[in-house]
Amino acid sequence: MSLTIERIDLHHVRIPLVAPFRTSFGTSYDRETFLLRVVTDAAEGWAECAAEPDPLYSEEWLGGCEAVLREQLVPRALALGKRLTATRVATALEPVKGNPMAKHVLETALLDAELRAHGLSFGQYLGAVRETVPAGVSVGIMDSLPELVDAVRDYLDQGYVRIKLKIEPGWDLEPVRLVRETFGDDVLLQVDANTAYTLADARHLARLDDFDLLLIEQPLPEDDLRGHAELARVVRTPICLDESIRSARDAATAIALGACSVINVKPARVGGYLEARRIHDVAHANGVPVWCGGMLETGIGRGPNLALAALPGFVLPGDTSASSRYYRQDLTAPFELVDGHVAVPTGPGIGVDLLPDVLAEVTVSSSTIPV
Ligand code: NPQ
Ligand code: MG
Repeated sequence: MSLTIERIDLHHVRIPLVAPFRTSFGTSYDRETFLLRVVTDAAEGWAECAAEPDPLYSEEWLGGCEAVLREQLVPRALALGKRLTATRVATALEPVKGNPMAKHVLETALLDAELRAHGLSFGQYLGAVRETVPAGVSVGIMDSLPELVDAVRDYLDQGYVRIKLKIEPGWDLEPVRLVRETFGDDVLLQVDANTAYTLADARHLARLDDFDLLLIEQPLPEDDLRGHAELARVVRTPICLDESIRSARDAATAIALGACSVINVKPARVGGYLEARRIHDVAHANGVPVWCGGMLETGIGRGPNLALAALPGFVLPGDTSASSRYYRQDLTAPFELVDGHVAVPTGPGIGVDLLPDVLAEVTVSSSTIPV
């Protein structure tokens, strides 16, 4: 079955976070993004743009995503006419360099429509082998150590099976030591630096080895694969890459260079679920564990991420937290934590539906991309 696009619209939203989220590149107080709706002759599809208002996590940002969608990506998808599938659209977008988050939101909305038309869920389509996935939680940088301990205690009480501490120079050894000492050796614990260090910090980062961490995520700049390979020879804790991995080829290169021994797979960072599955496949074939990262997605982005996290190579808990980790009121029926796990949606497509009243409440503006 192929689809014809009848309408595309963007819904710009701003949703308050339950608490500010601080990383080494900045602090977010609310989630500002847009949802893309595609209406086709067979079904409707929705997806959430992962970009932020400012290009700090990567070079992409919301305004740039919207511009490249309007002027480049949507016209190329429309040029396929009536022969449209998500796979064909991905191929048609390939000549456009970069812009993975913009490609991801268009491809995902189309895949949602296509799968809904077939009555297939993302999990069925991608090859999910689990009905629920273990949930980790990402804990932001705090103003004080007592606040951090309180936050971690609260997450452990809720049942999260893995804690990820955001770190930066000046907030690394002490927070990790304190969380380890307070909550014990059995807690699955890892850290994420979001590129905040350089190779000159190798000796310092090696001091994290004492705390039996699952991994250190993205300590060095995203384009420094050689540095990560050097670091991996100095530090015993496994190195995990996030920002550095944009494609299955990047994954193959990083693995071959010894730049990482774990990969954080984020569909938005790599241009969509098709490439995300290929990264899973490359890593799995190399015996490299992967886990599913997050970009503070609402239910619209969280649903398909959970489906991906149910693939066989996703052997470490992801940042696939419950809705309540970020939002008092999600845009969909909330994802709940049950025994430390979150259920993979089973309905057609992304398997979740927007709550229209909530959408109306958080919508800042809406616009159409001409088709
Ligand atoms: C990471 N996410 O793994 C990212 C980075 C990140 C859950 O730790 C607004 C939107 C703020 C997306 C902050 C987690 C964000 C964001 C950090 C993504 O590196
Ligand atoms: Mg990360």
